[in-house]
Amino acid sequence: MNIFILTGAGLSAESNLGTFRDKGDGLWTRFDPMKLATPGAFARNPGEVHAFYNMRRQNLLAAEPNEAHRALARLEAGLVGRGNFFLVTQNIDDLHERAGSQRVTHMHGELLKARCTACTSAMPWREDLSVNLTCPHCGRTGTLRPDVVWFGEVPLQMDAIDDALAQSDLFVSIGTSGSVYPAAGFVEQAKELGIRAYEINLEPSDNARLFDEAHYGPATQAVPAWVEKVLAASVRS
Ligand code: BV8
Repeated sequence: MNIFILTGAGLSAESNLGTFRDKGDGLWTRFDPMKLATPGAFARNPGEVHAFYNMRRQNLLAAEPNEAHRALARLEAGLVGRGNFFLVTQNIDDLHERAGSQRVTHMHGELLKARCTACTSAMPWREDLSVNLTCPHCGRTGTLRPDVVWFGEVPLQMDAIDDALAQSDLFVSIGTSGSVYPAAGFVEQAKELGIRAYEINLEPSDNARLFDEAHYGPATQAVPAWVEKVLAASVRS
């Protein structure tokens, strides 16, 4: 069984990282990601964009993976030698890795990395970023940015993602609204290839109609339940 899993902000919601569309808590009422997660916003007002990501980085360092992240790590371990397992996330957090996932494809980059816009070096980064910092590689000041993919920028590892999707027997989308492309288009690609598609989300996503099967509920309940079913079936087969 070759499983392709796409995760989104809903997977980390119960780790208190907030999603892009819930307006419940303060973080997302003060900052509009659609306006801030763009190269233009960074060029116009780098201080505001740095503040947005500094707050999210500090939230992430205080957050813990949840039962959904841990269940996906168990699934990866349990399927070793039983087919391909490909996990791609739209999330820029490291909660999959901290939960024990070994291979995670971050198509939108990583919040705990910085990149120099002058020498293009990327480096682990856990402190606040600002325009006053000097790149440790090239020595220029004011050139460091979060190593993430903004709207209008090209997502990462697209060839590897397309190859893995083409080889999969099951496409599973977890905790994503299906509103941002090209990730939101993966389910259409799967259906065109005759691949079964399963959605696990709090509520139907924008492209819910494209899924063969769905389970709605909080990820910390729905994902472990699904993983236990898949692992039990893989032992029998
Ligand atoms: C691209 C990183 C070309 C940064 C992100 C005009 C100009 C330029 C581009 C475009 C344009 N018009 C359209 C586009 C394309 C654009 C796009 O899609 N725009 C949208 C707004 C229409 N896309 C791009 O620009 C992309 N680049 O197109 O380049 C290209 C294309 C193909 C191949 C090569 C090149 C780049 C997009 C990446 C942007 N960066 N993140 C950061 O994080 O700050 S996107 C960001 O928003 C996230 O990473 C994520 O992808 C997206 C939010 O989506 P979700 O993860 O789904 O989160 P959301 O809040 O929406 O939903 C959460 C879900 O969880 C909900 O359904 C909810 O019900 C559920 N949930 C909540 N709680 C729980 C839960 N589920 C379970 N349990 C719970 N407890």
